[in-house]
Amino acid sequence: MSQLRSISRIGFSALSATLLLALPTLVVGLEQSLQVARVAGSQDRQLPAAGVKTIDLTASRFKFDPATISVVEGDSVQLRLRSADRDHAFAIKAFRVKTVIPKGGDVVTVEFVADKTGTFDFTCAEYCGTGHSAMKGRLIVTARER
Ligand SMILES: [Cu+2]
Repeated sequence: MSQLRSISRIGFSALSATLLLALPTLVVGLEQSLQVARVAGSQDRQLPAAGVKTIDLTASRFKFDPATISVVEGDSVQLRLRSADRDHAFAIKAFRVKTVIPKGGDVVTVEFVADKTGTFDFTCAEYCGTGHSAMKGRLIVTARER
């Protein structure tokens, strides 16, 4: 009986010794992984910022201004759209972008990654009058130099 008790006491103290030894390692390990996470987090925030291309675009009957926008392959494109008159919409089918541009001049922002090269039409996707079908522009995505 007393032998059992002493074994369990040894077992317990061995366990607490292990814990005491392991605890600083665990804490240091946790701090390191937090630091790694922090570094990764700051890189995540910096990476898109470096490749973000912000373009202001105004829609009006029956044109977009500018009518041609150029970006580089891989850019994160941020379009800031506003209407100078009535409701319009902005669509680039190739990048599955579509958003209403409401009358009143409020800026609507859409973002997409220009992940393929070429020339793509963008159009007004909200009927806005007789010239609506002619209301289009071009997005040119040029290849990134390697
Ligand atoms: Cu329209």
